[in-house]
Amino acid sequence: MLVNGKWTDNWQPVQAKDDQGRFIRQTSSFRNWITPDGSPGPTGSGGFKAEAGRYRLYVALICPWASRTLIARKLKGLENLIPVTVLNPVLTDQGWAFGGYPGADTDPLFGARHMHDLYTRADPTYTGRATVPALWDTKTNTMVSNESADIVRMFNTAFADLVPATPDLYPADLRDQIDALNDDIYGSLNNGVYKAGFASTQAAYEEAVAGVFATLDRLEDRLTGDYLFDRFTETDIRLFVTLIRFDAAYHGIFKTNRKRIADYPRLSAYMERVLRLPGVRDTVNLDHIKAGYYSIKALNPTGIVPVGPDHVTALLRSTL
Ligand SMILES: N[C@@H](CCC(=O)N[C@@H](CS)C(=O)NCC(=O)O)C(=O)O
Repeated sequence: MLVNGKWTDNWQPVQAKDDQGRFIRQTSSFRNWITPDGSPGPTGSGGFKAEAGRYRLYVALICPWASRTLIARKLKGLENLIPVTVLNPVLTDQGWAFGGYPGADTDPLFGARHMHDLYTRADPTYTGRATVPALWDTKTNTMVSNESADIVRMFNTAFADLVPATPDLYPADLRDQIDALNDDIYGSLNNGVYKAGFASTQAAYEEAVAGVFATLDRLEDRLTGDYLFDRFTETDIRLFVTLIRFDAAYHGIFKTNRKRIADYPRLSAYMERVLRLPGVRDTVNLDHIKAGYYSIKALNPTGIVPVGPDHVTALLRSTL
């Protein structure tokens, strides 16, 4: 991670933990918003007006948080307005790196070698982890946001003068329910799988696994229609990014192996329904997902990447 703008070697992929051995995810620190007229958003400062080609999104395709911004970008028709740079899926001892892995890019703006170079460009005294996704402003050469939840919401509304506003991923009449279900899914499932994988005590692991499967069971019961609510929303994006990684990565490397998503009929059908929405399939790269998770040395010292699972490979082939 960066400390006062300097990369420190004691980088730990397991991030922080509490006194019970529970994994703790860092909170994001660039929280500005792109808005239609450049006025400030709910947090941070103003000056980030929606303009075609001005902003660039940095992602890793292994990362569910980055992937949710990619899905929002596709569904909102922002592909031609916001270019994307894909980092290598394998974390190095200097964090995310650019270029060299098939399907990954070099940095077109500065020729940076690592993601942390962009963080120190934006803030020479930055302290924290150099995470993806990150939304970069090429006009003022700074980072707009490194918080995917905010990025999804700004993509939903900020560019309304340039592209059609539909679908509305955060409709006003559902906001309270969306916020509540987001919190539920984030704590126990999106981040719950990481809590299981990075737990450093048996008790913390079992607590996390219980949360993961309680939530999956509840969602299986809930999914009587096509989506979590009566229409597609950002909560579906949040659930999808974890489901699509589950059988291929979390079930093995994070030991969330009581069941697979394939064992849940409704969740499986739902996952495929979302996968088939126009543009979503382009955001899923199984090779990056498997290579990325199975390269986490603390969990898999040999770095061997499993060959399967065949059902996920087949599904992704059939949706190409
Ligand atoms: N709050 C962030 C979390 C992003 C995050 O944790 N990204 C992970 C990859 S999935 C990362 O970049 N980790 C690298 C690190 O922690 O050094 C968001 O949702 O945008």
